[in-house]
Amino acid sequence: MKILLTGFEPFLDYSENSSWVVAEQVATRGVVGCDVVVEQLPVSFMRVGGALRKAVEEHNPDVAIMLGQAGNSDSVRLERVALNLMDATNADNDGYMPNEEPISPDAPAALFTTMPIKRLRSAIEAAGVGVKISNSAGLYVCNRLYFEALTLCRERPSMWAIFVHLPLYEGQPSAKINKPTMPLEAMIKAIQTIIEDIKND
Ligand code: PCA
Repeated sequence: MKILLTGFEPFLDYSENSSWVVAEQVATRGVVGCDVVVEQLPVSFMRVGGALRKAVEEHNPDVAIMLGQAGNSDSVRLERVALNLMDATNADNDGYMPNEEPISPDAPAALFTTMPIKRLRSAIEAAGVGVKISNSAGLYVCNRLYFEALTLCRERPSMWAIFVHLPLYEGQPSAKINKPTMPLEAMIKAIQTIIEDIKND
C-alpha cells in the first residue's frame, strides 16, 4: 500500500511546524508493508493545491494523509470536512490574505472524507493518544489543501484522503507562551496507528 504523507513548512512566527516534524519521523521510521512517501507543502493558498496534485500524480498513492499544525489544539484532530471557502486574518507565506473567497466557484460547498474516522478515532484512543473528530479544519491553508485532496478523491475513486491537525510538540520553539502541546512520540504514534488501521482494511 502506498501512502502519501504530507506536512507543512513553517509559517507565521513558528520557526518549526510540528506537522513536518511528525511527517518526517513517521516516514523515516517506516511502517511494515507500506511504502510511505513524504512531501513538504507550502503554506500558500495559491500554490498548495498544485503542489498536492503534482505529488499525487508522481506517487499515485492509495491514501493521502495530510498533517497540519493547529497551535491552539490540545489533541490530535481528525478532520471530517473541507469547506469551499478561504478566509484569513493572517497572510500566508506569499503575503496573501483572502477575504471570504470560494476555492472553486462551481464545486460543492463542502466535501467530506470517505475514510472511517470514527474507527480511526477509536484506534488512536486505544493507543493512548488524545484524539477528537473535528467538523471544521478552519478556512486557512490546511482547509484549502484538504479541499483539493477531497476533489482529487472524486477524480480518483480508489484514493482515500484524510487531514489531521496536530498540536505543537512538547518543547517546540514558539514565540507564544501557554500554547497546549503534546509529546512528539504520541503524535507519531497516532499517525502510525492510522496507517496500521487502514493497512489492515
Ligand atoms: N497549519 C495551518 C496552515 C499550515 C499549518 O501547518 C492551518 O491550520 O491552516
